[in-house]
Amino acid sequence: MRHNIHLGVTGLRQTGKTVFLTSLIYQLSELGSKGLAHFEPSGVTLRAASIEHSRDPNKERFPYMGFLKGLREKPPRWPAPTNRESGLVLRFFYENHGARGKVDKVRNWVGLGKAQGSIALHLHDYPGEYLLDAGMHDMTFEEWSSETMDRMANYCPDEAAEYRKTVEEAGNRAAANMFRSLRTAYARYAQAARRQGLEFIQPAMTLISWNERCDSSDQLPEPTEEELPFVPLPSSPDSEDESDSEIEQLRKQLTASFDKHKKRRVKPFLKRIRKCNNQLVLVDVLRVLQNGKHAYNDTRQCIAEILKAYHTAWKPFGGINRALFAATKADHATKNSRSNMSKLLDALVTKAKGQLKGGIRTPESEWFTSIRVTKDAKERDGEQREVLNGTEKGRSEGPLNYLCGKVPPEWPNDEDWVFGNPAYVFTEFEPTQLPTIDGSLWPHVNLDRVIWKILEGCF
Ligand SMILES: Nc1nc2c(ncn2[C@@H]2O[C@H](COP(=O)(O)OP(=O)(O)OP(=O)(O)O)[C@@H](O)[C@H]2O)c(=O)[nH]1
Ligand SMILES: [Mg+2]
Repeated sequence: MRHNIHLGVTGLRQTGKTVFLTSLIYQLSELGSKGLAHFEPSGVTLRAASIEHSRDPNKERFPYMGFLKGLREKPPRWPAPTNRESGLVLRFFYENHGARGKVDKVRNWVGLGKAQGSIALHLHDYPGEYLLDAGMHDMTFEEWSSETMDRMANYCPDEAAEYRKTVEEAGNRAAANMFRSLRTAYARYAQAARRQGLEFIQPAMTLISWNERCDSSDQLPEPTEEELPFVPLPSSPDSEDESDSEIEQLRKQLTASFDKHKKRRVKPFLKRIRKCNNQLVLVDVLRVLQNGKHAYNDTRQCIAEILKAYHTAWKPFGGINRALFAATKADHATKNSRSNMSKLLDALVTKAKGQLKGGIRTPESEWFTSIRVTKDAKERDGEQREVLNGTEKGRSEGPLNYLCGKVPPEWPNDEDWVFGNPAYVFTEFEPTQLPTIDGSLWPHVNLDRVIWKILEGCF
């Protein structure tokens, strides 16, 4: 049997997509199924994979060797945030010694031996921000403006009021001046939303470089027209004498930029990701827990929107046919509370699962870490308490012990669950240097379960 899996690794920014792909490529190309405990009882073995270029001209080659080198350096480093699309294909053979289907029994009985086959696993990496614009594809500029202004008022009321005031005061100023003031006011809102850990800030595809500039500067940088080609406008008045006003000129310009963004950026990207028949949705549950209830609502909405965009591509014999949700970076939580991550994930993605129609079975939720960088330890401070031992991200001293928040079995349901609540602080860690000898095992938690769930349908 030959199988073709187009794996869509979906996740908001910094959820661990690139690290997962790097770890997956290393495991399958260097080790096959060796060391993957979840494969052993099944009787399935994977041979080491060969790495091939993706044939898609829109994708660069996934820079696997560069990421591998970075993780093996002293000190090791995580891959940089992704800023362009890339991909590659892993090809490998499998043998299924435990096959139990009727055809396999007959094969064994007539002496044809064990079930075997080949798998081509197509991988695609892209900036998480790209997904945030996916829902725009079937919206008009008016619809987008109205939704965006509602979201602004809901999460950042002060900045939203300031933005509305800027629109009202714009009066009959030249369209170019008006647009510049609105970009500045929108940037203030975007910064306030970022500070609360919110993700849903559009147009996310073009704001990537502005976000980078924000991260490296103490002052709020002015977004350029390329970074922010359109901003929302309240709906236009009905009176005809307004139609030639400067604000209506600006509305025409913004509508044209919005349509151009959909045509040139959003739709081609959606076309590429809709080739995926297998979905792995990665969620940083701990970051949501740390950022509070607004981030919870925001993430819940984002994931549902993203899957809706995938689903509109569903065809009777195409589209997504398998999906798995997984909570990443489990080694940032203490040992005894880690397994609660999948309970939280289940609740967070209920809405998103509703978007996965089309006959696929209800997706499961896993928790895992692609590369484990912390050790579990205990510390005595009056009583014994669980801590994590590792080197904190951005620091050079360590490894040290860190007391981290505990993952509760249910999402908090109180007013105090806001960004900065000390009960839910989770430290981010630097990687530990990975073995420099090819074929050595890499430290992970439950990566074997995730790989099994991706490939299971082939066996
Ligand atoms: N401990 C641990 N940290 C991880 C792991 N995966 C990701 N991280 C952390 O999360 C950060 C982001 O990981 P990436 O894989 O670059 O995330 P991404 O989803 O590709 O991000 P974008 O490209 O910006 O969309 C890393 O720099 C690490 O700090 C993991 O398996 N273990
Ligand atoms: Mg990435």
